[in-house]
Amino acid sequence: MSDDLILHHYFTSPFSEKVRILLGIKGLSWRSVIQPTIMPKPDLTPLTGGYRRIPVMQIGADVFCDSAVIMAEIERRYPLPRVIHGADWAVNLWADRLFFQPTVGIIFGAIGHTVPAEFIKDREAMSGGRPFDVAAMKAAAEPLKGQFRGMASWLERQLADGPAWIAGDAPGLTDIAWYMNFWFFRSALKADMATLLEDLPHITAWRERVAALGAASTRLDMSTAEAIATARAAEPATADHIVHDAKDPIGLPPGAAVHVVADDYGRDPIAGVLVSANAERIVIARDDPRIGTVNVHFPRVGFTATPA
Ligand SMILES: N[C@@H](CCC(=O)N[C@@H](CS)C(=O)NCC(=O)O)C(=O)O
Repeated sequence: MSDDLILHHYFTSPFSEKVRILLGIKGLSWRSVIQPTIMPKPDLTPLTGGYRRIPVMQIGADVFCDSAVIMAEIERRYPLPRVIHGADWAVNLWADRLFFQPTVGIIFGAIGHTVPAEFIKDREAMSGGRPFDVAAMKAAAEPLKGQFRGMASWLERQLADGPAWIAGDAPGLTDIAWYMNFWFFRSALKADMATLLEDLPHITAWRERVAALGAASTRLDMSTAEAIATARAAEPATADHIVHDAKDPIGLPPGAAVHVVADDYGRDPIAGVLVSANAERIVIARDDPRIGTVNVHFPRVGFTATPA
């Protein structure tokens, strides 16, 4: 059906795990489309206009790039139970960037030498040519463990005398955001994480509570061909939340040809026609010969748009 939630992801992706936990908290059914972990992604980039990161969500002919706008859209469509409160986004951004950096460094410091050459080449290209320097990552791993443990101890202190969830009596976006890093660390280096956090028992109990939330969604597999056919058969949705804000500093009117670019990595420009920009999103329309017209949504924070 054209309002099915279609998640383009792969199971080892930590940013996808955030979305999978949210789907569990909401008790939703979703379609799972598995995409490659490196380029090329011939059945993803026609939908996104070149955006290659994972996860991507698709609902009919609307395509959502980046876990932030994916989670915002799920919350908008399925407001109950409420998971997201405005200021949670600040914790989410911190967890995606400042907390994620030590997590990635610890993991690749330990397993970098086992990573296939084509993966290294792909990730160097994605980061604008920055070398994937296994020796440097190995040297940095121990100091980064100190950073990870220091941040984890903030959470431990809160959980020790607080309620079951970070923001109170119900799970919220802050739980999802923090959890992603523990999930990724543990999925790669279970024993190392247990050693690093063995005296932080509240985190272990909380992590198990969050993990259990993911099981409450219903996953149905879908092929990439079916996902493309679904987009081709649908028209982009129109809704109030994508109304253009004339005060947006983007300074361009709807209909302007633009390039949208992430401000961190994976900075391939995505060309399209501006549908709207507002404090929450940038939405562009694009045409693809295999798919027809799609609207592609990006979070406002973390992306820029410039005249094409
Ligand atoms: N800010 C993005 C980051 C997404 C991201 O970095 N995803 C990783 C996988 S978890 C990725 O795309 N890696 C490269 C790839 O899969 O091709 C988001 O929140 O979705």
